[in-house]
Amino acid sequence: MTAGDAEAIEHALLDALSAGENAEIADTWGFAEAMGCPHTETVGVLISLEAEEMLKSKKLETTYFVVSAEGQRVIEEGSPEMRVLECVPVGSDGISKAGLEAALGADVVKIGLGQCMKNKWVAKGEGGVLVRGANGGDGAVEDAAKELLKKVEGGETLGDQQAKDLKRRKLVTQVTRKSFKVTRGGSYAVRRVKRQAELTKEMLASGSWKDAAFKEYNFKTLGAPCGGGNLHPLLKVRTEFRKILMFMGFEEMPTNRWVESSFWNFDSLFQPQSHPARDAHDTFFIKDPASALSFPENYLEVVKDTHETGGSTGSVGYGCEWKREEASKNLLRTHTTAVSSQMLHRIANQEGGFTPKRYFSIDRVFRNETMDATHLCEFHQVEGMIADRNLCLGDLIGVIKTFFHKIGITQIRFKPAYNPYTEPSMEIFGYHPDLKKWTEIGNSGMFRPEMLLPMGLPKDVRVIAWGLSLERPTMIKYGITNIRELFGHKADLNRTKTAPVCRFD
Ligand code: FB9
Repeated sequence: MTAGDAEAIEHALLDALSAGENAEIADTWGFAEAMGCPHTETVGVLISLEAEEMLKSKKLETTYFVVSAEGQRVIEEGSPEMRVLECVPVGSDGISKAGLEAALGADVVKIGLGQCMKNKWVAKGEGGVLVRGANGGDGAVEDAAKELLKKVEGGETLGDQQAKDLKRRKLVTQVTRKSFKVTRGGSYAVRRVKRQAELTKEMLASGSWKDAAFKEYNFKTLGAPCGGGNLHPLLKVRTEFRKILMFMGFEEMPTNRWVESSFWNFDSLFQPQSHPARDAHDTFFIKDPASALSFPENYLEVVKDTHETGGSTGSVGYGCEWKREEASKNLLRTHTTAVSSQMLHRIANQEGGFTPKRYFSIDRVFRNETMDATHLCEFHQVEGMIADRNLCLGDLIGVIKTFFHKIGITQIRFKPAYNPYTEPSMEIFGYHPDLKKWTEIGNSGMFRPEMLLPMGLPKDVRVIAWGLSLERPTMIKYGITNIRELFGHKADLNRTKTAPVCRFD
């Protein structure tokens, strides 16, 4: 549609209503036909005039019938029943069905004969031949179907029963046409006032702004999408978790090193060297550099004793030989607890001795797991830990409840569990308001004395800790059911771009 056409249609629409306050265009369909322009273009112009309240439109729905392809053939060749009748000779010798089919083809006979019987144009004669029926007198019959179809073609409206019959015979199809009744709008004028979209310096210089008409400010219009980066949903949730944990007085641990020694990832946590998680089925070991170079030697000796005999922790240890080379194996950390152990060792041996600490970590950990919709070989572990004197299980339950309350989980249950480095240990379950079910939301425990004492922490210092993933809450928050959509090459970037802000309050 050229601008010219649009303008022509615009002027025609406005002119059509210039007659008076109550002038109207009864149906844009007829109007467009009269204008000789496509109805869609008329509607296009109508909508833009309506946007400026120059016109008002009311939806119209008109249903009417058009002749179908089948119907077209009836108009050209006559209805099947008429064609059958014309093949049935007047008189008693009639014609056999086979003869009819030979003449007209099975499908015409199938439809036509049925209709002929119904109209009593044709009847069964002696021996089953087909003869003219009561209403089938020669020349007395009018091809009603054909005539009706011609009416439809001529735009005439049919009686309901007629329409129903023709529709049932698929000779016509029902069409619903959408169009509009148009009346004047609140700011109707015979011609549209060209509204200025902006105030230019030229207009200011010339003063033409004084009598110019300006477009209304459309405060609802969406601004141009500004490009720029988007935080991945995981990082949005991480930001919220960080804020919450820092608000709870926790300090973030330095987790920017994915490769750890088995010593810090397992041995310092008193995880036995025979533990199944320490073989390649569960852990990614580094080929080069395969072994860690240095350890705090005195501490390593104490760890060795503790594993072998319990050392001076009051424990019996694991009663088997502890191998330095096993502890030296480098790996991709399987949990950020590997960093917690180093931080605890550091505060146990810092200047001025032990001071109570609250630490948290949120970073990637790697486990050689079978991948499924909720598990990849890597995920982000969220861990919180408090080291202080005479802490008890109640303190752990308390801090866990505080944390999860802040992320929207208010009903929490604990189930006894086992971790090699915590005793007692508890799995954490929460009733998830969106999922409307109890779900496992994490794990926790009190670090064993066999882990803490070798580090040099005072006897009355207890360390409570808990952990969860970042992926699970993010998937729930953003309604992502398959972790592969959240992370990795299948992740839908647009979803990341349009992911709403993460709020837990
Ligand atoms: O995140 C987990 N579930 C979860 C968490 C939050 C949530 O929704 C929030 C409210 C919005 C929904 C679900 N889990 C832990 C539970 C399960 O998903 C579990 O099947 C998978 N777990 C991971 C490990 O999988 C092998 C989640 C991951 C996990 C498990 C344990 C720890 C950390 C992460 C830990 C620990 C720990 C224990 C003691 C001391 C220190 C750390």
